[in-house]
Amino acid sequence: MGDDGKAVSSYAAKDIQVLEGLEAVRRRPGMYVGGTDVKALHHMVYEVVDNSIDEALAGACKRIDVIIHPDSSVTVEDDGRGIPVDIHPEKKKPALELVMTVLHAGAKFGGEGYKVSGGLHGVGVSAVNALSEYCEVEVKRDGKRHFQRYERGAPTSPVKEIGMAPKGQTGTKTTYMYDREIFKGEMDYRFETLVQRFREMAFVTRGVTIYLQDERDGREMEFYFEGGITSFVRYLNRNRTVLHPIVYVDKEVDSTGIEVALQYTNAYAESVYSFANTINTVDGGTHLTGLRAAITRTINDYARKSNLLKGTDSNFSGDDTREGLTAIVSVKHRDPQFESQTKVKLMNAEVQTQVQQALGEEFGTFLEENPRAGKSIIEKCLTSARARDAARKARDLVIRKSALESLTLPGKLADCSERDPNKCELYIVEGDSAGGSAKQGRDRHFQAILPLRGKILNTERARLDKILSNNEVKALISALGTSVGESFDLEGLRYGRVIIMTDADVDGSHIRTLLLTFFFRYMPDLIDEGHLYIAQPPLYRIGHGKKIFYAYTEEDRARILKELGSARKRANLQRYKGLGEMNPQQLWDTTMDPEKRTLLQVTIEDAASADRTFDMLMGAAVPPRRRFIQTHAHEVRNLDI
Ligand code: 0RA
Repeated sequence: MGDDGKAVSSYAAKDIQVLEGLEAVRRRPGMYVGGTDVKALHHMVYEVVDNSIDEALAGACKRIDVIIHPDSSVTVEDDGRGIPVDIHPEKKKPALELVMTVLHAGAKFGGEGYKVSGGLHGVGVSAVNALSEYCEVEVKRDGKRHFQRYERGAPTSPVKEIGMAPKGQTGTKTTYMYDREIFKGEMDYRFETLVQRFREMAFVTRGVTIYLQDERDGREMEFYFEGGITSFVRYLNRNRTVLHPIVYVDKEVDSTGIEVALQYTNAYAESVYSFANTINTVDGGTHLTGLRAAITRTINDYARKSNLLKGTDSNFSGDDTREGLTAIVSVKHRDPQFESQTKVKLMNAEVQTQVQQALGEEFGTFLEENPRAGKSIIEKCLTSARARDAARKARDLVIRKSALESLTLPGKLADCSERDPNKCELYIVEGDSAGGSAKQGRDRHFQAILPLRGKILNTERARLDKILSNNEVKALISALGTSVGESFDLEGLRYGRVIIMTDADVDGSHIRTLLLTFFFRYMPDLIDEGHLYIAQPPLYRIGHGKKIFYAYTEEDRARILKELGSARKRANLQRYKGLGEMNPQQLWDTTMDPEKRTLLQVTIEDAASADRTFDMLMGAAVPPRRRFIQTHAHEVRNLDI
């Protein structure tokens, strides 16, 4: 700083500008960290860590330590090059101070290393500084340690040398306490949330170690993945049956870094994640579109060339090629364009072609060189295509019918008189005799009964796509009024509660698994919205004189008998093997009367696990099937899925 008045005043003017910049952040935190809630609080940590990740991406940093202190202050330390501390020729201030106090300043000092990681809004660490009660930065660089402290963004002193750095050591250590004037109300960091984010970051930044320590309760976690996104795919598929080794592509096209790892499993779900400059782009974007296009095209080309599409001249749809797919696409771009501040979607148009090209070539080669993998993948796609086709046919059939006769309800359905779906219940009952009891026992005002006969129920070896063309299932779809598969529409649902009522034996458990699998694959929204239930009929009837007790579990039975004390010897114990053994009144009293019954609400996790069980029951491998039935036969009345 010069000692003439002019230089001093212009220096002061710059300070005012800086303070105004930081004040803007404090006035509108939403624009910079996405709000003032607990989510934004976490974004502050990510913003700081992102700067260290940039160093790792530049090949200059191997380790990042994140510590949550007992008072909820946070330290992030890396072994990167350290934020430069030399004086900026125009601003006449140390680069460190500018990085910490001027919005967007960080990137300008990067030289040839460009900022690749994203940060939430790419505003840089100065926004975090502005929103902190205090912040302290220590830089090890050029053999020395440099330090500066800030309060609500403003330096409390100049950058100072505070000693020597151990030989050869460089890095940056930032400690900050979020400002409770900004982040009001009870809030704190969630270890699991941070873990999730840092795990992802470590996956997509190969070679970096991220260590997280929570001094509030002593928990700690360290992430390092030698294989990068290959490790990510292996991690996602850890509980699934994989069909081939992981395909990995790492290419640079027109200075865009492109990495893809993919692997098919025998699962139903698609697990595909996209990252742009280490940000999880939850809304996808051009890199994801490129990935999908490459996969669909490559598989269709390969299937045709190797005559695996026997006879058909139609191609696999995109959906057909994504069932059971686990994939990560991670791109590093010099100038990523995102759709908006909050929605994370990559918009750079050229990236689509770049990804499509890079993956298309490599995946094509992989299939050529690994015919066994190629065959498994094509078989998986064929299965998906068949199931989709069956769903479409079943749906068309239902639609055609209802177009003819405004609404055709199946003959077997004993409908209720109430018309408000929210008040209506549909009992799906196995077998005619139980169906008869249920029809007589129900409250016909709001309870409808649909008996399903043995046919559907002969599930051995039946494929789910065949099940859709089964008359019993068509009746079920018509009764529900929602259509099925891609054209499923919850608006049409005629019953607020759909209740599966099956026998407490092996067959009953089988049918329940089948129905749950059907709902999971073709009507998941019905489950998600909480409309699906499982009835809980009693296991035992215990008669004692004029009194009758019902036991719903083995524990119930033991308790009731114990309570009867010495009288238990005269008690009459009847085990219900099927619903048909109950008369209509008993069925109402124990299982259907809303005042007394218990219903299990089915969660999507229940249904997903039924789906896995279904695969096991229906799959070709006999030994696992037998083992399942044997081990579960004695506990069938639970949700043994
Ligand atoms: C600007 C330029 C250089 C590094 C950094 C900033 C840097 C920033 C942060 C923030 C947290 N950790 C960081 N580590 C480095 C490059 C300096 C050089 O070329 O030596």
